[in-house]
Amino acid sequence: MVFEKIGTTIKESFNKIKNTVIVDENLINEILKDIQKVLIRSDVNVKIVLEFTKKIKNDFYKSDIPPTLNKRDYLIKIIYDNLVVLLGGDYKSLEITKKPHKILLLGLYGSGKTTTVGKMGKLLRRKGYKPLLVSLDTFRPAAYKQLETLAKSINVDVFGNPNAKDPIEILKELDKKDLSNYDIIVYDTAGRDSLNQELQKEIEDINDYVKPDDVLLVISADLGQSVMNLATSFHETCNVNGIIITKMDGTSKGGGAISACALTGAKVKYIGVGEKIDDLEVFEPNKFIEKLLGLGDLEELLERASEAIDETKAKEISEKMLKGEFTLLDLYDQLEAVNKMGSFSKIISMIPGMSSTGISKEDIGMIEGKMGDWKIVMTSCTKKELEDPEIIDQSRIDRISIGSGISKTSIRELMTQYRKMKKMIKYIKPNKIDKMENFDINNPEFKKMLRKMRKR
Ligand SMILES: Nc1nc2c(ncn2[C@@H]2O[C@H](COP(=O)(O)OP(=O)(O)OP(=O)(O)O)[C@@H](O)[C@H]2O)c(=O)[nH]1
Ligand SMILES: [Mg+2]
Repeated sequence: MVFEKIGTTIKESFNKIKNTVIVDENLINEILKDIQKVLIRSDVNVKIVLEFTKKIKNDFYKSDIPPTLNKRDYLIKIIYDNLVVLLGGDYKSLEITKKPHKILLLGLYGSGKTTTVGKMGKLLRRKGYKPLLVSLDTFRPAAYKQLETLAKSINVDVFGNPNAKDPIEILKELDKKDLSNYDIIVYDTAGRDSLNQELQKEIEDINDYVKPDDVLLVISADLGQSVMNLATSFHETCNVNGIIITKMDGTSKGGGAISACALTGAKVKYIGVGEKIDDLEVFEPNKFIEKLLGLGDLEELLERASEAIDETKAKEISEKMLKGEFTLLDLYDQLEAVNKMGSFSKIISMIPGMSSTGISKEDIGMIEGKMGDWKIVMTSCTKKELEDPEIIDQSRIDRISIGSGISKTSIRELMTQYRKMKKMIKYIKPNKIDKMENFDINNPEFKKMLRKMRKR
């Protein structure tokens, strides 16, 4: 597989990092040099490679190491994050919002369009959709037959006319059919040697007629970084919103192709990894890299890193609490975060002076114990109720109880806890924090404050 070499080098680098005692400039330079070499060999543009390694260094030195990671883990995490960005960053799947959803595939001659339309038919059907494959290739004589054979092999419907002279003629015939039964229509189009005027006109006409929801450009990975020019010129002809890179199995230039696409801002949605009908993969940069490098250690490390992110979120919420902006929505957010890791006491402990005051351990224990119920309650509240819980009166409690199936007593408990916290928060205004931070439980002023609070 094309990425094998990149995978091996990066795995070796990660091992080097893990086995080192001190993470210093020398180690980082040595590792980055290895990674640069393998990326350039994979046809990633030299300038991109240099920027990539510069960014890793920058990230490593300029940001704080999260408390859940050590220096070695942190370096690995930063290399991983930047690799994900190099290959396109966040993944966004195709959004199938209407029926039938129309997907148009474009590309040069021999790029793998027809094969990919067949592969997509299988993939979509496996996901539970009912697809129709349409051949609009009137340029190459056997094009319809090729798609028909593929469609039959996977038991998916196909439409086309081998005798038609131009694609619009086929589309007009297709209009006469009842298509309401299909979830997705995938259109195969003809290619040319280059994006010449003839192909441009054909694509524009088809695009105007079909008004596709997605236009995917099919490009062969062996073009390496030069896919960038092609992607840009196709994009100018019609709004390409995703890319499929085929033949990732047969070239060493896949890295170049994918990173060049990432630069154009177009997302690679699928990759073709072989000639067979099952050889199409949804392309998610993070999962792709995790698979390439082998999960296991990496997974555990990423988990720890996300714990650190949760910690940041916890801090955010605690800051909001201090500003007195704590709503049921924040409590909900908190319950969500707690579901993933950590505990409510953690948030409390982040508020200076709060840990040992007002809300008792029992209260916290109770909140934690009831979280499941309360989450359900909150999903039955309206947005307005979440933002301004004081409007939740008896009749609203009745409604929420019916909607959520949670007892009215539990809902009242939630309100009581919420009010308790809100009061606490009102009391602990930022200007009081400095004073409170150094208090110990026996401090008379502290005791006075507690008494005052209990009276409320
Ligand atoms: N190894 C490999 N071969 C592929 C892949 N995708 C397509 N091919 C092969 O590439 C060749 C061209 O594929 P087609 O699907 O006919 O390409 P096309 O873009 O429809 O070509 P035209 O219709 O002539 O423009 C075929 O031999 C396919 O088997 C892939 O992911 N890996
Ligand atoms: Mg074809």
